[in-house]
Amino acid sequence: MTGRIDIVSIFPGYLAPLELSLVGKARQDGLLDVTVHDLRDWTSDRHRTVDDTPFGGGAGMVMRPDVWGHALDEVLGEQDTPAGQSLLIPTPAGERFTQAMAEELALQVCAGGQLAIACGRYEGIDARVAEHYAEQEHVTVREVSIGDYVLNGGEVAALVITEAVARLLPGVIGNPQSLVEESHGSAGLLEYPVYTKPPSWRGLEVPEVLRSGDHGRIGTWRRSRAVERTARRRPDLLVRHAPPQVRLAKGVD
Ligand code: 6GU
Repeated sequence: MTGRIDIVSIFPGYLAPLELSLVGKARQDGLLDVTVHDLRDWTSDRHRTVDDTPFGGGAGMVMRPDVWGHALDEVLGEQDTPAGQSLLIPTPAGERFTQAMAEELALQVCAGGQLAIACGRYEGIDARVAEHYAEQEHVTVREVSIGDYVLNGGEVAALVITEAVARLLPGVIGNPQSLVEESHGSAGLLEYPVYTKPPSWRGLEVPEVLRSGDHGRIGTWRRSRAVERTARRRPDLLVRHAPPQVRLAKGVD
């Protein structure tokens, strides 16, 4: 059984890349059901208004809870699934979106559940929307950020989340082994550097060990490059996978 992903946005055209490449192919093959909705379809005034000025003052506009309520009641209401529903609200003020979260969501979608993504613009969505849907029995609400920088809206995050989840669904990736060794997987290390033909290019050589055919040495070399790369670029990941004594000393937990 396969569940669905629904994305609500005032710029549905922003989600057009979901028709391309791996996700596009998965949709065509019926492995994944993604629907993009225009939030303005749930407005009722002539100007199709979705926002208003913030209570308490301040710059920018806030998205109205009534419009979002109509949209999400309909999008979440279509589904009655024992696998449950997740409502993701992308925001730079959210908890960090991780591979672990992508895996959790993929399992839910795979089991017939629903993932809905509510893309805010402007200064964000009235906080009562997250609060209201969190009170619904079958809905888990998560406000998520894709990294420490500020985007103009949730659409790019929705693309990121959808791709991260979709590629974990059975049949979407041709060779499941490629899911096993990659960065941020279970080993907790960044991926080792990779090479292909030609063996010599612009005076740069492919490391000899990779051409040796000695799979023991190749494995050792790759692990050590992965650790070295991780230590340089993401020392925080090494600490996270360190033994309990180190974690305790560094106050990771
Ligand atoms: Cl999810 N939204 C916006 N607007 N900015 C972000 C983000 C999300 N994650 C990082 N920056």
